[in-house]
Amino acid sequence: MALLATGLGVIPVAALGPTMGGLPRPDMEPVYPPEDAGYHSYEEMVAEIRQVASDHPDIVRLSSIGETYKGRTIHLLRISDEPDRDEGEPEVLFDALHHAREHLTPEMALSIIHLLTDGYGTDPRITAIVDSRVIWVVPMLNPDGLAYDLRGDPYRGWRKNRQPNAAGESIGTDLNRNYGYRWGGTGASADPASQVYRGAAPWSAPETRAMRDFILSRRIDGRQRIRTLITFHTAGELILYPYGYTYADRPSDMTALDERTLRTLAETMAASNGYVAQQSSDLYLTSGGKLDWTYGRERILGFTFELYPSGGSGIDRFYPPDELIVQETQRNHEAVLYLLEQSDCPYRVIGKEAGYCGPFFDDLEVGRGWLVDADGTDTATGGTWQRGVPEATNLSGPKQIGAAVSGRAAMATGRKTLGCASCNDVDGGVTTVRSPSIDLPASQPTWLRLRYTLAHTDSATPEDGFRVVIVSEGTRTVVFQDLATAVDRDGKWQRLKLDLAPWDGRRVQVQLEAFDMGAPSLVEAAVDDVRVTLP
Ligand code: NO5
Ligand code: ZN
Ligand code: CA
Repeated sequence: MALLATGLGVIPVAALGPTMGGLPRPDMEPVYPPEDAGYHSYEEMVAEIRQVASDHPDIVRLSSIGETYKGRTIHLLRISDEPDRDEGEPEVLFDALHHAREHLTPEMALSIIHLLTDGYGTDPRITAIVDSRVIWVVPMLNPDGLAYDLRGDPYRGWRKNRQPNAAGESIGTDLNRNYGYRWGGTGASADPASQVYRGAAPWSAPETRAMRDFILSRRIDGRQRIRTLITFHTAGELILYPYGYTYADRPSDMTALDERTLRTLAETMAASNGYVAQQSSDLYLTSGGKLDWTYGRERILGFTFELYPSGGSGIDRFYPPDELIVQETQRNHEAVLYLLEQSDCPYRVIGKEAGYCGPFFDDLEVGRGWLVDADGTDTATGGTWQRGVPEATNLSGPKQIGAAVSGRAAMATGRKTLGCASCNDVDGGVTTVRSPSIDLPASQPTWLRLRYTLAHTDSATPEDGFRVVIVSEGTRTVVFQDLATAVDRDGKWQRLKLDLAPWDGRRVQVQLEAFDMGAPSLVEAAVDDVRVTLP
């Protein structure tokens, strides 16, 4: 890059505005001082990713997730073998620079970009990864903060964004306290002067909104395509996994399966780079952090990497000399490749591939595109299917069970009690809920597995009950039916395993039906952990 010597230090010519006649204007993009020229300013980063995109048009697309408070573009790279086509591949997100002073983190993002693009077509491992994944990279979420940091002498130790708060108050929101999951709890500050200011409201920062909207845009057919992510920070040489908001290892908003998988992935990555793996809150409590929202709402298995150095205190730990960039970014390459490789089936790392990585798995903890009354023909007047945390009811024994099989949520008929055991059960007909589409392989037989409960009082009749239906190419086939009899039956989770062989190679949807026909009686049903598995 051409350099221009001025009274303000050496400035890359590319950084100068077009109308400035060679003189720097006060609002131009600042650059690193010569001794740290190995680091990338915002404009240098942009130039670099443009170069990568033009060098690798077969696998790289450049776009943006939006703009910062000051109007800078927040750039986004997509790396994949078919960069313009949606092949339904597992997706992985890497982002950097939530915090302005964490200078090593955009270098980490650029290092990943080079690793994947330079290795494509030459390194078989990297080629296989790029061919089978969609990799997203946001190299600088907070370039406004970086620009401000670089205007110090030499730096300012700035952390937040540069969005003004109420008149007379300090500037900036901590972007890693502004995400909308349990925002406002312990581990963030309501004081605009604080380094960990949470913002006036969840998503009050344009940068977090842009990140949120991008991630939500990857929900396709109700299902989140992004399976795993790493958000890069400094420092501490740590790999952190959710949650940050609580010390509990497995609160009710995390399943046992995910807890084991997160911990195992973190420990395996840590073994490769010499970092320490721990739950995020073991460092300190945070609320409104990125990992909590991406796991809590979207079930993305995410990690915060706190890069070099491991120790030290004071502001210098954010500013390692540029001689260390290569060593401290390459150090994480194995962890990054490993996470990319496991992202088609993260449960493989705890030996659960067969049970949980088939054509479909829904623990029903978050919305994944099920549709109530898909055909508009349901007749039930109450107690229709709802996904969520079921409330326990009791009428001569438990009827709606208050506990899910996995986590805390399930699909239940009228999940709230509305005040009494018979206030929100199925009434007046049938209620249906239909899954998103599931593509069954032609080559292997598959099984539909789920847990269900059906409860009723002794006034029930065989006109009441629970059914599982396969919907395919407009045809509806009942594959399981549990009809009531005139006895009192308490709620109890039961296992179901159904042969899907007749639909090999077809696209199907699973429909759950609960019904109370004829004389009204108390009928409650619920379903959890719907899976389609391979042998
Ligand atoms: C992070 C993690 C605890 C997520 C944060 O030092 S850092 O600010 N990079 N640590 O507090 O957001
Ligand atoms: Zn940070
Ligand atoms: Ca569940």
